[in-house]
Amino acid sequence: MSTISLNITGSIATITLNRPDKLNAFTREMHADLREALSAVEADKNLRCLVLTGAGRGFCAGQDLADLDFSPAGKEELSNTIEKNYNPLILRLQALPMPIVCAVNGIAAGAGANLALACDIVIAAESAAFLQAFSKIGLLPDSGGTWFLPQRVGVARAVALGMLAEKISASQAAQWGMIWQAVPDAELANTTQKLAEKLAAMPTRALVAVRLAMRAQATQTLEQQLNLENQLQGQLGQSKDYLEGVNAFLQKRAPVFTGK
Ligand code: T3D
Repeated sequence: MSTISLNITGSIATITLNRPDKLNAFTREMHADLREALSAVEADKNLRCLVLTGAGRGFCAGQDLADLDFSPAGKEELSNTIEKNYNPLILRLQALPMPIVCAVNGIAAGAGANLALACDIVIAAESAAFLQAFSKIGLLPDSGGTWFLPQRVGVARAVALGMLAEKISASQAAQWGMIWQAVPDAELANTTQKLAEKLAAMPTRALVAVRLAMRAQATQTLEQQLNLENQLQGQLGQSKDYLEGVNAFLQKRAPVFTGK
């Protein structure tokens, strides 16, 4: 994998988008490399947290606009690449059986911005920014942007972000609730590591259920959501981690969760 690096330390995997000269813009090769890295993460049953970040001064500038085929034979390229690459990537992240932290180290533009929003907890360096760059090139936000953004920042801001393609700072993104936190640049790595360690020691199945239920509310009635909570709670009630959590509380000791 030349465009992605994967590091596994203990129960934490870190995937780094690694085309720094091009602000980690997505080529077909990078999509393929990322699929390979995600397969390795999915196959490793010891993993309990994934960190996604970028190398260099950018997080991800979205689609590499130089890796498009505008020839007559390639005219279906645009929806093909979305169908083959971006949509499966977003759905795959949402289905990953462990929490995902996105450490946005620099500009997150186009599909790169929405890739970040597809992660569970997004922390960004204060110098980073988010840019729904699509309308500048005659497109609309994809990779889930039209779904994640209104949920996180409300329709008024989401529409303006999608239409105006104005950069917003990490601090503004945090104030708007688009991301969890903006931290000084020098603290991003340390804050990310501590957060990943914390999540990796928590009851993994419960964390994944939190994601599932929080996402589901976008399309469900209150009654459906209550039923979903009940169904998920029923499953979690069978987990070893639930037993451990309750026992640890009653025994007044720190719980040792295993993700089972
Ligand atoms: O197939 C499909 O198209 C469908 C899928 C669409 C999904 C999408 O993501 S569409 C949106 C694509 N992304 C963009 O339109 C963003 C384009 N980039 C920018 O607007 C700017 O680069 C940034 C605002 C992100 C950063 O600006 P700045 O001034 O900090 O950096 P820069 O000088 O523009 O970029 C640095 C290098 O990265 C530069 O290369 P060079 O000249 O030094 O060799 C630049 O060309 C390259 N780069 C940045 N973004 C892309 C890119 N190269 C190819 N594609 C990019 N998206």
